[in-house]
Amino acid sequence: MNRSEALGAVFFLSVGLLRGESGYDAWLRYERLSGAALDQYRQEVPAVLATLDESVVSFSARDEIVRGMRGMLGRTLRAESSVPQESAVVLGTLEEIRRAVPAWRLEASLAADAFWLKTVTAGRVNYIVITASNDRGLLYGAFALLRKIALGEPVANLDEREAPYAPIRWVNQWDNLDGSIERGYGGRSIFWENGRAREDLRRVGDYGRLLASLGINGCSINNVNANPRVLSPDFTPQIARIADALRPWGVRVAIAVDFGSPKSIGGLETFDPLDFKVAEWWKSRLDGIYQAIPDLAGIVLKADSEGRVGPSTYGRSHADAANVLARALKTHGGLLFYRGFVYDHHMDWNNPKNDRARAAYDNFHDLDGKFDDNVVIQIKNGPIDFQVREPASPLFGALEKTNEAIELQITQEYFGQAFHTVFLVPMWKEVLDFDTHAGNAMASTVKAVAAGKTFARPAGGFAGVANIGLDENWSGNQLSQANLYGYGRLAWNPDLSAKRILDEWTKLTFGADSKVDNTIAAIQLSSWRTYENYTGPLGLQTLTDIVGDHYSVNVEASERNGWGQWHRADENGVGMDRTVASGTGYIGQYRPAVAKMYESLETCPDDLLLFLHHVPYSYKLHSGKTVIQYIYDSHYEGADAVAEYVRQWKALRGRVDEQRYSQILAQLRYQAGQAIVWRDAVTTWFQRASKIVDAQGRAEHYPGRYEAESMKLDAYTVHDIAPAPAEDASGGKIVACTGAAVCTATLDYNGEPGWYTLNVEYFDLANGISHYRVFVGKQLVAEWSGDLRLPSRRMDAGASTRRVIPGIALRPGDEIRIEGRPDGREQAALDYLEIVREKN
Ligand code: GCW
Repeated sequence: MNRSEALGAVFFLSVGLLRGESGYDAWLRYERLSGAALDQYRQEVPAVLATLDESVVSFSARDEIVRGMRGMLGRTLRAESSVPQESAVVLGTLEEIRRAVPAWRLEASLAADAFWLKTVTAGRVNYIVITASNDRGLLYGAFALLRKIALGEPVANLDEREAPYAPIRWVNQWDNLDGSIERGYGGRSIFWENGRAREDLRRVGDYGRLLASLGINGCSINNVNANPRVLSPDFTPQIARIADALRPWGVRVAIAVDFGSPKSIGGLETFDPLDFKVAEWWKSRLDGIYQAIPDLAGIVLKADSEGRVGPSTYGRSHADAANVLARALKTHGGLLFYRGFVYDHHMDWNNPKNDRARAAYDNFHDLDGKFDDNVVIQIKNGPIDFQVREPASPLFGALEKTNEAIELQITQEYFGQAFHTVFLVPMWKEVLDFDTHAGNAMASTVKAVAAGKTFARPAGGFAGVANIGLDENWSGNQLSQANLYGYGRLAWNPDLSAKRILDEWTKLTFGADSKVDNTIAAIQLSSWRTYENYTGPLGLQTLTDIVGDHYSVNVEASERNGWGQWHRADENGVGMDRTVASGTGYIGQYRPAVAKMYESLETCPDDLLLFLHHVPYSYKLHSGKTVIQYIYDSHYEGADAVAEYVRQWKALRGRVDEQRYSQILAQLRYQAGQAIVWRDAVTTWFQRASKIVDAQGRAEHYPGRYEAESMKLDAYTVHDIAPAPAEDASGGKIVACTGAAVCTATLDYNGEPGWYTLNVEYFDLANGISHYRVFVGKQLVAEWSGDLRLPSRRMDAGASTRRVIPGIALRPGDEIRIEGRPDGREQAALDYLEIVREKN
């Protein structure tokens, strides 16, 4: 290669590396290998791929291997259907291989869905054998082999068996038939549109492929707040179409149903589960569905919860309700998932003994042993509702004769939705590894109990509420894809470490550049703690707008309503007293060893202190810090950490393709601004409530900040931020452009000359796109539109957005002018301007 060829090659390589990527391929990019790795795998991977099994799932495995090898090695394997005399990858069940080549003597007992990757050498010929007891196992083995190559792991002399930890590895879609998604932040539904399955279901097939690559084997395809129409006979073909799209990937479909269906769509006068006609109706309706979809995996049921009807209408138990459906499913091998998320959302908050956290245990504990064998109680990881930190639900350790599954929320409802990066695997790991002290078995961790191991249950496992939609990158945030990946990997093997999972995901998704990988690891692995720090530390839960969007900060929203996410913060102290001694008795729902640890202040972990105890603000944590000072410090630490993420990410410019680089940068920058909004709102609220000032003097004291209401205003008018809470705006006030086409806020700068960053805090609502321009003197220095897809439809903390304008030279006497042009309901509102000196 001469010099110009060499240069050309380098150029080609870097262009190839950096071409824009949308994120659609997620972790299945099969990026071309290079250098020594390419040479080595080209030698080790044979030219032929022999597929002995003839199922549609095996054909997916075959095609995936061809696709993956073509991508990574640039070679198209020859697809054959019998074992050749030359080296080959051989894909077949144990039985098929035994029949085809008895001489190999491949003996093993492999559980359903397990696989075995084995090198068989016959003279000078090498076979890479992918075998399993069923076709799904073959597919998982194929993905495992491809993953190894993509991760640079050796594939010579293979002898690896992997079996899934639990039989149930499902995702739940909260997709509505109209195409919207409850708590979905990645665009509209890939499944539904206008009350029917979408015309074009290719995205569903591609989703099935992503799920299969993780070993996920079931997908419940509609919202648990179920539209009764899913059960009407003329709707069944819609379900069948989706089942057809997922079947090649070994993903079986389930549906969520409404318990009132026998009456609402069945024409009966009742839906009493003990009524013979009702049982008959369920049976015949499900028989009908099974005729069209013989491999339907089962049904998910949310009953007697958040306004859904349930057995309580007739004074029947959850077991009566679950069993009537389970019996209709039984002959078809289907499972009935009964959600443990049953609680009263009209609880009297004045009664200090009332406690929503008690609900799951109180509702289900006494029914242990009353559920049929194909019923699974689906239990959220914590006792409340996917908050930023909760202890493991005590119900896990309380059911011995009942199947369980742990429900994890992949979609980031209380975790900043698609706008904040929060990697949830470390949190899930903590719950899964938590020791319930149930039973006498060796393993009594939540994962062992949920998987059915502790009490030798016939069914058990994982259900994850998915985070995907029609957005090109699936989840609305490139970095949030890691949560789906991590969920699937944990459901397959919960013993994997968070670090291992994250490293895999990063390499597969962004390639093997150690600087990129280390930076992403640093961000993702600390992101849960960071988010907790600036939202609700010490077990306060997410201090968000409980009655609104579950996104914005709103400390008081948790109180004085029936939803029961109370933290009981007032002028004297903070935290929910859940002790047996003086509180709600919730702690007594745990096994004695756990209860003892939580009941005592000495042994209760700081991270859960305020979830379990009510203490004065001056109470000293194990670290020696007071609770109130911890609240201040953690919020500043959290916000600083996100600012640092932005800096770290910027150092990756040129190492990550431009499209994803700039999307992630924009997301992190936005998050850094929101973290400050959270920080300021929470610290202000607690400083006012506790009357104990931040020892470091930061709360409510912001150097360099100029409130918009104190600037020279032309057409802008000053408003209280109400009805949003006062602390949602700096100084409690904002300016809005209500009656003019253009409004301006001006500041005469009188500080030191030098280089500055200008931070403009403005309000970006969902219903309008205002336009902003910033001038220093006559010079336009920045211009933007309020066009983010934020959830807020009013001016509140969730709409509060920071525009950072770096590198501005200021001199005393300069005039800084912000000009806002409103649009619709979005009134180009401003909170403040901050002028921050830059380091030289
Ligand atoms: O977290 C809450 C959500 C609801 C959801 C409910 C549930 C599907 O705010 O949107 O409804 O949990 O899990 O049933």
